[in-house]
Amino acid sequence: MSRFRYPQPPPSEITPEHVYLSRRDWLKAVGLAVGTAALAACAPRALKPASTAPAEPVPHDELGDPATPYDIVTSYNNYYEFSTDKRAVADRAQGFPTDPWTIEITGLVHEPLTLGLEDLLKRFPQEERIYRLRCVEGWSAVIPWQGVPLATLLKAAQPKAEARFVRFVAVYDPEHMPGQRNYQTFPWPYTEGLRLDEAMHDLTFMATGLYGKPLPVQNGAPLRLVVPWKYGFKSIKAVVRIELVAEQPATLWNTVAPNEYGFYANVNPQVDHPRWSQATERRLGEPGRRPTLMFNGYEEQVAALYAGMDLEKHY
Ligand SMILES: Nc1nc2c(c(=O)[nH]1)N[C@H]1C(S)=C(S)[C@@H](COP(=O)(O)O)O[C@H]1N2
Ligand SMILES: [Mo]
Repeated sequence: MSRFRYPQPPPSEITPEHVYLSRRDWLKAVGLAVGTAALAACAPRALKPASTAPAEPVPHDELGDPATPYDIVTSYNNYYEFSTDKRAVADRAQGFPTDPWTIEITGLVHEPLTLGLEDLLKRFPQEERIYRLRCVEGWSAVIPWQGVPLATLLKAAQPKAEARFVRFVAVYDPEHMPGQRNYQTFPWPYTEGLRLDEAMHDLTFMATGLYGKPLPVQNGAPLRLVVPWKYGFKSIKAVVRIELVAEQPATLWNTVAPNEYGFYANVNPQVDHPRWSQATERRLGEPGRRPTLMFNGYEEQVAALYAGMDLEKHY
């Protein structure tokens, strides 16, 4: 049992019937996305400045599903440092200082790195990835990110042979983050972790932007992890430290509710959350529910990482 009394998602977030945008609103929002972003559904390519780019079709993921409209992706957010109310996060996050920002890559590495965000953007070329994001609460989105593969950053720091896990630490700034002033709820700062081979996987990404624009604060500015085959809580926002370690690190959600949120947190429709089914999900901006896919649809790419593992035990 943990000593943290954390707020739980309200039943309205889990309920299948809850659809908050009508089809018409959705089409309107998609129209807006076409005008403001120029992204194709294909693999990484150079970004064009929005002003000179011709209007392109709405980006789709590789399964053919359209990207969730920008307005939804940036107004329905989990970010407990600001609020536990998903629709209040964006407002509360306005004005959060993200410049200057320093990110450290440290621990069991030969070349510890301390990079300003500007240095990072200059030194590492930005790629585009269109990924599904599946929250453990049963909602999902398709998001066109820009950023850098985590492996690129880790290789620059040269992990030592003893490094077996990666620990991520988010910013601690109670002055600007109201949620961090309540010490009874969460062991701030937000922390996460991956096995080193998961961290080095090509899908694992550090995002610096979405829809061709710099990352909004509510989505984790200026730099956040994106691990598309795991539940959204693994994709830690506002990262300031990446630490290579020998032992499996403690993580925020696994610390507050170990029976509900495991270290692995791979999306798995066959392993239910103790309080709700994980078999289906609600795609933001779309009516109804759809089946949840094994490893969030990335099974072909990542299943080998877990060969021989009991996925019910290592949830
Ligand atoms: N620092 C921090 N990172 C976080 C969270 C958070 O509360 N704090 N919430 C997580 C959860 S539960 C989800 S579903 C995703 C949501 O990302 P999005 O708001 O960009 O869609 O962020 C994750 N990263
Ligand atoms: Mo989540």
